[in-house]
Amino acid sequence: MITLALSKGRIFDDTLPLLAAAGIEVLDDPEKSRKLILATNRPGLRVVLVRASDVPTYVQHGGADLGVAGLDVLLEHAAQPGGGGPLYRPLDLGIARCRMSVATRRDFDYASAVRQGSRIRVATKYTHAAREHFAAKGVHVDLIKLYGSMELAPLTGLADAIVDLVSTGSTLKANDLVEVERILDVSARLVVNPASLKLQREPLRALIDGFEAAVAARAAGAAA
Ligand code: PRT
Ligand code: MG
Repeated sequence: MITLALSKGRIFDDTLPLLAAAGIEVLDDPEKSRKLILATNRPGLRVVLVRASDVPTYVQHGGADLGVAGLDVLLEHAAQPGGGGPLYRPLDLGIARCRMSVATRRDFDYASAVRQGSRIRVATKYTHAAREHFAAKGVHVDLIKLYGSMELAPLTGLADAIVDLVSTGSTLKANDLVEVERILDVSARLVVNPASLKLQREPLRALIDGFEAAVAARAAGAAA
């Protein structure tokens, strides 16, 4: 049995068409059922639903053979204690696209705040990426770890800036914040447990090839 870890919401929704292109159908709808293990039309393949940030953990420790996770999640996971374990990353699926950016209040002078040797207070869920980003600029950063509603931090005076994901920009706009710097382009990646790849080589290879073909077909469709 092969176990594929997905998170509910945009990762699940955007992975479904790729699975469908490979002839794979998930037989339960996670929005309607409370099941955490979903059957597919392939008797040898099941889907498990986990938190987006838990996908790499499941795959690394063999709770799932493969999974789909955002680059943001993978980079933070790799920087955690114990997160450096092997995780084969064969494919950029090109789904759940967004960017990781710095945002501030409209009236905040970001250019002055990031002059070499200065100090800035940054609230984020992405402490590793944020630390690296500001360190590379030679800016001292006081990081404040948050788990959600990052937009609130500059509005309440908790922080000068946030590092968060942006796709349409409407969340920033609704909270009167401006994107002042882009850090990273983000998309979801397929990750595979290396031991699984050895033990179940044939079926896993076939599944990875199926994803690859679906991504290529979509790219060809988009170009046409
Ligand atoms: O919700 P939970 O805490 O379980 O986990 P999660 O929030 O990480 O999961 P989910 O499903 O929200 O996101 C899963 C993955 O989707 C992320 O890891 C990203 O790789 C990717 N992704 C793509 C996004 C976005 N686009 C996105 N826009 N993840 C989050 N957002 C949020 C962003 O944080 C901000 O709050 O959407 C808001 C901004 O969107 P716009 O369109 O208003 O700019
Ligand atoms: Mg979310």
